[in-house]
Amino acid sequence: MYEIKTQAKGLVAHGVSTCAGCGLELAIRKILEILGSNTVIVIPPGCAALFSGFGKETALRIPGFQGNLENTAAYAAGIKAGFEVQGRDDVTVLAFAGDGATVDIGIQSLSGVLERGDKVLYICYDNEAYMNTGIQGSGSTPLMAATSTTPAGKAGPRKNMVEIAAAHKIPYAASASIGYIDDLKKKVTKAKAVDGPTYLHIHVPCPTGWGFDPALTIRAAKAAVETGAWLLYEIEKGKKKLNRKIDKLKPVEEYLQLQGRFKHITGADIKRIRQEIENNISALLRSID
Ligand SMILES: Cc1ncc(C[n+]2csc(CCOP(=O)(O)OP(=O)(O)O)c2C)c(N)n1
Ligand code: SF4
Ligand SMILES: [Mg+2]
Repeated sequence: MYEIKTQAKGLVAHGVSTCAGCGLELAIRKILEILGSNTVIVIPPGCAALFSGFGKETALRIPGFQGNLENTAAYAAGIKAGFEVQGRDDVTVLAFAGDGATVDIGIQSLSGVLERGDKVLYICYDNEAYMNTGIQGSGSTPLMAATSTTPAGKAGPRKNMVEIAAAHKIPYAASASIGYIDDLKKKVTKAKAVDGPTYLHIHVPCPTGWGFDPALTIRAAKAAVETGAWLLYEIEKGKKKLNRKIDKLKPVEEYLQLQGRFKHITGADIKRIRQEIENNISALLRSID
């Protein structure tokens, strides 16, 4: 057993070097509270690597491995296979990767793992850009958001990785948000218990990359859901379920105005964003029986 004896509270040390108000930090603390010490984590380069550490130092009190952007899922599957060969089915192997590492650079390796049915829990923390290397736009950057590679705003919509993962017919896939911690914890608990590959995609506002006051991280996360810019749902054995009603949405401006990355947008851009939200909601509702 990987029983780690520690008097310290939680599996993530205090004083990690994420920015003030980092949504990712809250996510990893809460996820590891649920998964517990019998977990092995694989983290690719990105802001989460601030937790796997540098040199001989780590902020995590669980065993971990830092892989590459291309192959986080494959590393996790290999580690899981190693445990299986030893007759050990008690260890959760968690792949914990950013949006760039997931929806762009590592998507091929993730797809292979999901198709083969490898029993890993893959969690994408989505701060909607390649933050660690200077806020470059990713496949998960939303429409019209300014990044260092999309200074006039991203021209097209984002990918929906929950749907892409679910299309592999895995037993459990869900979206989540750090603005809704109870919902997030329930989903991590469910994913941990599933016998098969599971995928969670967590919206984690990033004050540095999105341009908002670090005190407003939770406000930003909640505003995304309240305006329909981020939708909370899960797909369990093919059955899709909304985790928050989307009948009384607030105007999307309440979300956009919080953030510097949308400060350049025009009235026509807002219309396009609204349309995109409506399209996403109709597609989601159509796919629920
Ligand atoms: C193949 C490859 N391309 C580029 C890099 C450089 N790089 C390191 S971290 C990073 C950003 C990753 O973005 P994301 O996965 O969204 O994580 P975040 O930094 O936002 O937490 C990049 C591009 C790399 N390590 N490997
Ligand atoms: S850049 Fe964003 S995601 Fe990265 S450590 Fe800072 S706040 Fe967190
Ligand atoms: Mg990112």
